[in-house]
Amino acid sequence: MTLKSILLGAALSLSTLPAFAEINVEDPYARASSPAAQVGAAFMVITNSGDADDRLISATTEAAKRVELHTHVITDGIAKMMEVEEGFVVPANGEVLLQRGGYHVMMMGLTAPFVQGETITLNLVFEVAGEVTLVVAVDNERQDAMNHEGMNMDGMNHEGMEGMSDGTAMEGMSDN
Ligand SMILES: [Cu+2]
Repeated sequence: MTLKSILLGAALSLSTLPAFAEINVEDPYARASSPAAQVGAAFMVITNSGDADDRLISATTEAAKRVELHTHVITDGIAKMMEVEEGFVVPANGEVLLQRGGYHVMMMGLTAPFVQGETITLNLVFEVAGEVTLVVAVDNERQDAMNHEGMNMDGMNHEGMEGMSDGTAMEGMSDN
């Protein structure tokens, strides 16, 4: 192949690129708050340096039987987790925070206990960017700042958290 044809090929492929998202994941960690916990969650900051919105639409891992995208909602002062079926938008030139008390990747039916200092592999699927595979450190001891933008979540009532719709107990997800 001549240099000219290589350059031509590059130019052609560039010209067919759609508006794209550039996804980056910062500071991911996963936790389950007790060795016996059947559920765990992953938290991170997802940034998008591209010029188009993207969306985290699903996630998979070998570490759990089922993975859902969740958020917390507070109803009558009680925090509950809910699946976010449409996923998490990652705005163009912006970020979305997955943090305690908010968006998170929920892992149910852990295939092995989350051991402090070990890692799990998490595959995130984005609408635009496609699949992004992460190695996520298990950090059960991590204390979350919970003070982002002045929002103090310390008073959140985790004890009121109800079981999952499929009956999976939410034990082990408290911050204690
Ligand atoms: Cu959850």
